Amino acid sequence: MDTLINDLRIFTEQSFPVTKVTSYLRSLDLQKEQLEKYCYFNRDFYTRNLVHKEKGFELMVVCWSPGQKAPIHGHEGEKCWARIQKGSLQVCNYKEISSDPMNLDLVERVLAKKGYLDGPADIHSVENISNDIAVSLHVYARPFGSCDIYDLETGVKNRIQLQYHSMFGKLC
Ligand code: CSS
Ligand code: FE2
Repeated sequence: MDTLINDLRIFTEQSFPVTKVTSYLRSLDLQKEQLEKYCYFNRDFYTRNLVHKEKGFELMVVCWSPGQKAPIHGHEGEKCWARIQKGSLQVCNYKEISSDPMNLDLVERVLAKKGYLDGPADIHSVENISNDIAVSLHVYARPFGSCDIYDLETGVKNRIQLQYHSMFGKLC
C-alpha cells in the first residue's frame, strides 16, 4: 500500500495523466491480504473505507454486499478510477444531454469482473448485481466530500454528503 500511495503522490505532481495512471492501475498487483484491514461490510449500504487521503487524491476500498448500489452520481471533473479486486460490479455510464429538464443517456453498461479497471468515470451508477460480495479499490484525484445524485424518475438532482464507514482500518 505504501508503494501505491507514493506512486499516486508522484501522479499528483503530474496532474494524474490519464493514460499513464490507467495502465499503472491496470497492472497493479495487490494481494487480498493488503486490503483485508479495510474491508468492512454493512447489511444496509455499501461501505466507503478510507485508506489514504491528502490534498491531491484519496484512496478508498469500497465493499458491496449483494444487491447494493451507488445510485447515478456525478464525479464533476474529478478523475476517478475503480479497480475490481473481488467479485463483480455492474457499471452504467451516462451522458448528460440536458440538466433542466434532466435528460441522461445510458451510453454503456459494463459487467466489471475481478481485475477490471473502470475510469476515469463521469456520471455513472455502480451496482453489485451478483449473489456474492464485491470489493473495489478507488482512486479519486481531487477528492470530494459531496456529490450530485440523479433521480431519473423524479428528474431531481440531490446533493448528498459522502461519508466514510472506516478510516485507516478503523470503524468511524
Ligand atoms: N462514487 C461512489 C462510489 S462509485 S465510484 C462513492 O464514492 O461513494
Ligand atoms: Fe462513482
